[in-house]
Amino acid sequence: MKHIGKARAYTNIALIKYWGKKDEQLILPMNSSLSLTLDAFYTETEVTFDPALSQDCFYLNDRLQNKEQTKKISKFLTIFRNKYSISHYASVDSRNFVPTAAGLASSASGLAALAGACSAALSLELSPQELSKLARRGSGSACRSIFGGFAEWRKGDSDDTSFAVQVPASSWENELSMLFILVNDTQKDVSSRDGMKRTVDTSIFYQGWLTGAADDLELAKQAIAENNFSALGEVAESNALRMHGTTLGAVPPFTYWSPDSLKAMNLVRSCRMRGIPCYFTMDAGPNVKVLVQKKDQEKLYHFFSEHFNEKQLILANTGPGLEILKPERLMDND
Ligand code: 2P0
Repeated sequence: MKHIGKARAYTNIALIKYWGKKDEQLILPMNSSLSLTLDAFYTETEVTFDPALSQDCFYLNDRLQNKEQTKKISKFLTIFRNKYSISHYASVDSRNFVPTAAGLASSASGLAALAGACSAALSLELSPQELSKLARRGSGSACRSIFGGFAEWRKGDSDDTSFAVQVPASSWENELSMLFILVNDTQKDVSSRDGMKRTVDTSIFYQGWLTGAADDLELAKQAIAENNFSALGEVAESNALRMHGTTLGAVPPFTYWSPDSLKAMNLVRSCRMRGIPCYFTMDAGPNVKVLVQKKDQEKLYHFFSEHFNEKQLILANTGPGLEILKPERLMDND
């Protein structure tokens, strides 16, 4: 019998970053993190556990992926198979919905959708917490994409205690937006996985990062509880800068910033001086994301459109949590 499941998950952007693992196998983080799920980028994934298959296969946007590209998916499926005693290989058909081909392919939405699809395929009816733990095994940030709005990934210290939870915001999160500024990247990539490992292993600034991150998380949660936009923005911006600071202290040193990243960060400061409250954050790449209140999003967009072209600017609002699209069972003779 085939088992088919399909799910959609939205990407999330961390306001307090996950940066460093204490267990690479289980993907347990060194610090807790906090994110906002967004509606502009998402992944839909259909999984078919099929007794007729002799290996896993992975299609991304209709293209069959090679062995190397399939490895991460297959590894995740094996974790799932072992945990829930299913022996079949699977076909994974995944589609990334990203407004432009801008290097924003997200492992967060991808692995969260895969975890949801696997669970739906086997009608497991897992709790969000269990799904979050599973998604984490695929990619750390994916554990936060199980939830809409704000999510906190509590670092825990074991497979069972490391998962994300919803951060209640009395729907204040619906008043927030994020402007993505897609800048040109001429630098050689250091993946987030390699980048965080290198900083944990070698950066003399890493201990400082850890000390600050714990305090930043508390400040961010307090700001959310008080619906205090400037307090949330300030801590998010300084947390991102500290994360990026660790890369300069690594051996060999590296940075994700490009000249255009700096240009965008400076423009955010100019915007603030002009009375539009907004704050930037950056991840393991040169793109800059700007947190803004929805009521100011048009003004912010207009300001940035004088410095970047239309294709480089994407506005997103707060997005929902994991959605199951297809819980279905088909019989052998279909
Ligand atoms: C974050 N990043 O909190 C941080 C900030 C990048 C910078 O989570 O190795 O793809 O699969 O657990 O989740 C990106 O890392 O890494 C990330 P793995 P992941 O969003």
